[in-house]
Amino acid sequence: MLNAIGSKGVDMLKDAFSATIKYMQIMDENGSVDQQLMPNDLQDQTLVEFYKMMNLARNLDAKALSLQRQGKLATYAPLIGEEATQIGSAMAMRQNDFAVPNFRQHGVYIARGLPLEQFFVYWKGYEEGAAIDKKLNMTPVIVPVATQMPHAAGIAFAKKYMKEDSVVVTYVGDGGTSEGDFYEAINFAGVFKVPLVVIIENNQWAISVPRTEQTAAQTLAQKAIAAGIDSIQVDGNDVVAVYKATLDAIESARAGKPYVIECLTYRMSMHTTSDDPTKYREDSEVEVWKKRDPIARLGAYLRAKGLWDDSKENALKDEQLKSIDEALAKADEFKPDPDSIFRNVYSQMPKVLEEQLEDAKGSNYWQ
Ligand SMILES: Cc1ncc(C[n+]2csc(CCOP(=O)(O)OP(=O)(O)O)c2C)c(N)n1
Ligand SMILES: [Mg+2]
Repeated sequence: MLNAIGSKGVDMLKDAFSATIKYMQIMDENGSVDQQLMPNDLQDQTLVEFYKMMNLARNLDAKALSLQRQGKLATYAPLIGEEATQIGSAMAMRQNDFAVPNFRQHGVYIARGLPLEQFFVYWKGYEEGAAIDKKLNMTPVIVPVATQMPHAAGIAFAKKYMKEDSVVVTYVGDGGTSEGDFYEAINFAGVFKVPLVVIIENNQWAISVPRTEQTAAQTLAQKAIAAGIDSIQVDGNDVVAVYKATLDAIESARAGKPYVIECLTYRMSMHTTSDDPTKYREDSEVEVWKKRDPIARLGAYLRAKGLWDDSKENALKDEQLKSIDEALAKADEFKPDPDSIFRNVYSQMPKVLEEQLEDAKGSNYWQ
């Protein structure tokens, strides 16, 4: 269509630029793998670890949803269906790499070692849940869509400036890629060649806005092209593809070439606990995606290889539910410090906040 602008003789014009976006799937819906793409050094045991962590994310998610329904947690954003995108990418990171998630990436937090107890403390609404141990190298949950991305690019700039051997991996939704923050961050990353990897967790919906109405772009990965950044689209329900793509992207970013990965996945549940998706999407669509479940396909692969069976499955479930319940019991005992509302915002508390803290302490509110 655009060629029509040049009308006569347009075929004779030189290409100013052209690009393609590659798509990668290694393990299909039935758990069969493409041997040519399968990373040789990927150990069976590593795949079992992925399987366990994906299950932990799903079990934790189910517990959180049920607690919210009982009025024991604040608003919660379920992750079910997106386990491969979150776990595959997080497991490709080193401990000294730095994660900057948005608000749905609970799998990333637990895969990087956030104590389950702290997960519950955060979603109960306590500030202390957001004070993440510095050794874990990640920012707390960030609710404003895509605002974490310029921060991530800035952290990556700092890593480069300080000559730290650390790559920043940030997460954004399909909807988030329409935000100015997304473009500003990737533009900055491209210009300053910072060690940044962007994982677009394309779960096909931004609350009630479907991917098709979010943007006219055919892929979200191609948005990186304008910033001069390499990108790929992967099957986000294939943990092996996500892992491989992230490993490669991290290596590229470490060498000064930032990278964008679009993971095609699906939000199987509601946007958050204050949403009802039956009002705006067809069950038939959900049914299609159920067949692409990330955990089922890895389970099928492991069973076919003799690495997994029913007794292991049952033992894993018992063990994970027990550790989730233990973490919850500790979180239930947690006594929040009201001062925490004022702390952790500035490195040195400004006078105006100090005064407010003193006022608050003298009020009934504190009792
Ligand atoms: C800047 C900003 N605008 C609007 C909102 C309200 N909001 C929360 S999540 C969301 C949709 C995000 O969709 P997407 O980026 O695809 O992430 P997903 O929720 O699917 O994980 C919106 C509009 C917000 N939190 N922040
Ligand atoms: Mg989305």
